[in-house]
Amino acid sequence: GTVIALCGGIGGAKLALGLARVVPAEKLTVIVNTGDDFRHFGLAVCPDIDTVVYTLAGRANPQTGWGRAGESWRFMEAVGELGGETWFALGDTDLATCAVRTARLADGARLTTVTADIARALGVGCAVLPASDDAVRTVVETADGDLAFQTYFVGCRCAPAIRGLRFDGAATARVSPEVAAAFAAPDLEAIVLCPSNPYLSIDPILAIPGLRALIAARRAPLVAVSPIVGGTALKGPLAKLMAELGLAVTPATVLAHYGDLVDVFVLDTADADQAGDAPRLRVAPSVMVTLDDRIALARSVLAFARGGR
Ligand code: FO1
Ligand code: CA
Repeated sequence: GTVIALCGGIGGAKLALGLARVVPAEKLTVIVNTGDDFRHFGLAVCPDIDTVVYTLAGRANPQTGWGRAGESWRFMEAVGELGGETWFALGDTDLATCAVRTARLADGARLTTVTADIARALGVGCAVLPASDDAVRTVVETADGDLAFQTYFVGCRCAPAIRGLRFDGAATARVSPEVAAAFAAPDLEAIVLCPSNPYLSIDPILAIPGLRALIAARRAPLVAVSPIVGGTALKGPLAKLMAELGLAVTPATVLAHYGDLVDVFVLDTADADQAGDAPRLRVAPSVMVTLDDRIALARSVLAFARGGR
């Protein structure tokens, strides 16, 4: 049946790739966070969309997880020579993606359409959908004031302590026809929350009221994979963020955060001792190093959705 996956960038894209290897392309829809998006050099930069598209296309930079493989940096070198802003590294071919997207959006195309065209051009078979065509912008509230997401993440290297998060535009952002159609698929089999950052990558998607309502009214099980393994986060600022928000860095905190939206919660085998016999918990190897790891986790997630253990 049809599978919907929700994800952010690097961590979530790994499971999206695993799912893309076990679910037929026409049956897989990946809904991607747009809260990290911003304007840079006047261009529309969509880091999580591009990370997912490049990953599914087999074109992602394996060292960084973001940007493209085999990238060149002539643009950034020239920007630096001119005394321009070099804190955010836009490679030459990545720049092309942003330029094409910006031009199409300026001509009135929707982000969903532009993303589909870019994904198809790079050879991606499944649907990659922005969470909304309307702008949603993650704002990080810190002791140093409110920071745009990329200023916090790349500019400040996540150093400022987080007091809170908000998603400007989310409350009025609409669900696209393509997202609505995915949830209306008669053979919907599973909704997957990838092991992305719940607060920075999944919450900006769930903050869109119409999208949250579609999930709440789901006719298929929702399976979430814990991004916390062995008491910490595998990647990024999640563990630091949870500590700053006064939260215990455990899978249980993440499950409580998602609450009733989750039917099945997948813990890594390292956390099997935390499983107890709570009916929603399952255990599977969830640390994805190789492609085989991604495929194996995708198979486990789908088996759990079908009611297995
Ligand atoms: N992340 C960085 O840590 N440093 C960068 O210079 C950087 C550039 C960049 C350019 C294009 C793009 O699509 C992503 C980029 N990222 C960079 C990643 C970006 O900050 C994402 O928001 C992270 O993946 C956070 O999820
Ligand atoms: Ca992200």
